[in-house]
Amino acid sequence: NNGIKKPKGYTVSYHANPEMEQMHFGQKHPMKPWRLTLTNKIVMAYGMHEAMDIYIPRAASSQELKDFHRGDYIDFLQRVTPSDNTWDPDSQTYAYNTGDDCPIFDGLYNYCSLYAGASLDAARKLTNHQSNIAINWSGGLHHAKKNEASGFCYINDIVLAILQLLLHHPRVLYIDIDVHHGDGVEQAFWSTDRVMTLSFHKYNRAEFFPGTGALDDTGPLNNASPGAHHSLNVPLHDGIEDAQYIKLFEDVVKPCVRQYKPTAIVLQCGADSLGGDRLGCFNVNIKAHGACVAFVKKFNLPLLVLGGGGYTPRNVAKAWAYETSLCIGAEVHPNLPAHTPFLEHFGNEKTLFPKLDFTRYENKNSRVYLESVVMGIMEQLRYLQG
Ligand code: ZLM
Ligand code: CA
Ligand code: ZN
Repeated sequence: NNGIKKPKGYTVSYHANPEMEQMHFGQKHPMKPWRLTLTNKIVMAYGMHEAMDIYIPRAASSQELKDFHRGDYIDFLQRVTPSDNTWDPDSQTYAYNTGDDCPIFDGLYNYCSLYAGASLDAARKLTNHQSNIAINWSGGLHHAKKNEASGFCYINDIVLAILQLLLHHPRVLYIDIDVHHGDGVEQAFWSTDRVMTLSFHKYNRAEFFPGTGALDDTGPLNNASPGAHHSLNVPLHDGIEDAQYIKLFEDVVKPCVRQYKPTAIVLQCGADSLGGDRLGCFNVNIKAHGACVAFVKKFNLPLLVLGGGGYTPRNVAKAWAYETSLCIGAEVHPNLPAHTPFLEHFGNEKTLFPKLDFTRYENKNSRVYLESVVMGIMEQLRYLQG
């Protein structure tokens, strides 16, 4: 291979069930599970699998899914078929918020239980001390609620994995760099101080999904609630660039770790925050996205690395493969190996670091604005000193 060796002194585990990759949300739906195939092909072409423990996790059981989700919702997902989805005239939607964003497709329940099973497996490898960094690119589906689907997400694998970590860890820090707000995870842990949630996202209440995640949404307003000041949000405008994003990420994450002292970290690496994403609106390159992963790794805490959004599949695959290499601490050649399968799908630039398309979104984030956001976060963290 390319001389990629197991990292010294720590173990990286990679949790991927290839059954996931065949699933289809429908022809024109932006979510393409096939991006996972592209990711795995690049990872393997570089020989990165030699440096990790590879697991093909079993699907989560319905009992495991019900540790967070309501029983009737799981029963519905297990039973429903594309032909019998029922319209609810009261809410003007299909049952449990399924519909255009969250369609009922063939194999839906299998898909859900597989990505959730992979996140649970990854979390358990961390708590067993069999792994120090556990990766599941099929997970990170942060919008799913206890009782309903939302934004392409049906089961909240992140909440399930964090619940698993909480059996062994007093404090878990959740960091979310998907371009969308991590509302489902925030909501699940809104009133506890055992999880701090921190989401970076495009914020526009009226125009950008899901419309939540303002700077001053920081937990229950009642200061007597343990959750007060433990939900942190970094609302951003269109077009944020590499240097700004990296500095912002470091300026916010470092004090969060210093003040909160997590014993484990969960990092959702949604790749729709990359420039040129079909749904996103940032101007972040793959190296800068990866710099966030590298920065979090340096805290040397048990780390669960998850996927999430990402709607320009060739860029998603490059970003997640590069981030896999950062987790194992391997230097990889920027050019994709010539024997990479599906090389024709990776655009004209056969490199991990293509120049992304930044012509669509002008940068609306001023230095002064970003400074005010960091100030706002620091203000919340001051409450934690107790
Ligand atoms: N309509 N087809 C991010 C989740 C974003 C809500 C506006 C549905 C789409 C989008 C679906 C083929 C994560 C909204 C959208 C059309 C109400 C969203 C199906 C195109 C299509 O062509 C499409 C028929 C579809 C959905 C665009 N939906 C773009 N943005 C968001 C959800 C998930 O990345 O954070 C984590 C995985 N939904 O804006 C509408 C308000 C439904
Ligand atoms: Ca986010
Ligand atoms: Zn997203």
